[in-house]
Amino acid sequence: ATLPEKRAMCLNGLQLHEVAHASCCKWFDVLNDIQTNLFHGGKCGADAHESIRLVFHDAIARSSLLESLGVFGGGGADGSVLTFAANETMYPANLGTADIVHAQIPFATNHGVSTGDFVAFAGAVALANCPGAPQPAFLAGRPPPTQAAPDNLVPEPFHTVDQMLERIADAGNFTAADLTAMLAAHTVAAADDVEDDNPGLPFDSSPGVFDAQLFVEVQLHGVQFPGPGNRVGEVMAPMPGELRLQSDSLVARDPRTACDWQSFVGNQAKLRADFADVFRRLTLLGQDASTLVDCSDVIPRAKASPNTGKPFSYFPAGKGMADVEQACAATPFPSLVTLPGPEQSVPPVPLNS
Ligand code: HEB
Ligand code: CA
Repeated sequence: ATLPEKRAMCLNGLQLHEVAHASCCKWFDVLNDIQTNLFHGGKCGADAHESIRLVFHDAIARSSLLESLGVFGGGGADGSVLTFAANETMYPANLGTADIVHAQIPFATNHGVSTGDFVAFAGAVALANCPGAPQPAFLAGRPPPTQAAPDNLVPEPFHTVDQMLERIADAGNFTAADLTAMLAAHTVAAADDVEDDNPGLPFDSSPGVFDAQLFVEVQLHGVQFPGPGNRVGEVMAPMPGELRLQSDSLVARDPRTACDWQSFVGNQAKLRADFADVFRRLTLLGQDASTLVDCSDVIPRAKASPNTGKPFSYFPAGKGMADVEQACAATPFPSLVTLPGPEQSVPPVPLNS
């Protein structure tokens, strides 16, 4: 295959960029605006995390089953979470999305881009801000959404693996391996509303880094709740300050998904490749990709993994192989080093970061 020829020069402010398609140039203005005014100077903090989550909540809310019954099944990655915020932010599974929805709307409006494109763009930029993330794709040209997605299409943390698998298959023919890969997003994530009196609780010990620690830490024996605990959708976590979703815990232990889950431990190349693929497919749900323009070259180079001297995957201090609840029958859990020192508490992700 031949690479598309670079055909356009964009001049945005004082910066000159070369891209494949001239129609992509306007996205550099959006990029500069959101890096400064939404993502706090290109950070992988709470607003980046929530923007990645919003891609999922926008996209997954479509159903082939409803369509086959002659009912509107949702438009997928169409921006309905923004355009029909009054409806969709009220859906129980969208709890905690209202802040980022209302933060994003003015940017889409001010730059005159469709809400579907904006949700996908913000998600891709947010991902690229997270050190260690794969290079995200971004395709532009989604038409405006026509109506709010129906309720009850976004998975909940108290769902069974059967429910999750059925839902993602109905939304876009996603498989068990896809479910596991999608959940890599929870490595740059925290819960504000599960323990609603205790916000910012990370799902792994490195919520500012796109790594495989989620896949290590969710596999460890759970011993405590980060706060009052035992809320709907929550199970015990291995270390202080961390929150474990019941849904993540089940996917890590189900025979259909456990080996995929374990496959990301110590394997950054697979983590990046599988997540980039599934994230791209999420941003295209319900869209005809052949009508979209590839503006991936507007997305900044994804930040490199931090040079901490730690191996890619490790046991947190105080943990080791004895704490692993091995669930993959085919392959032993990879042997990892344990970080030195006493057990650490995982600090919360600050709001407005
Ligand atoms: Fe997710 C978060 C669930 C998938 C991304 N999550 C979250 C939470 C929950 C969930 C519950 C918490 C919220 C609050 O705030 O509280 N998920 C879930 C489920 C599922 C999921 C059940 C299915 C299975 N996610 C997912 C995906 C994605 C995501 C696929 C992408 C791609 N999430 C996310 C993020 C976060 C979350 C990023 C974080 C946010 C913040 O931090 O804020
Ligand atoms: Ca992480």
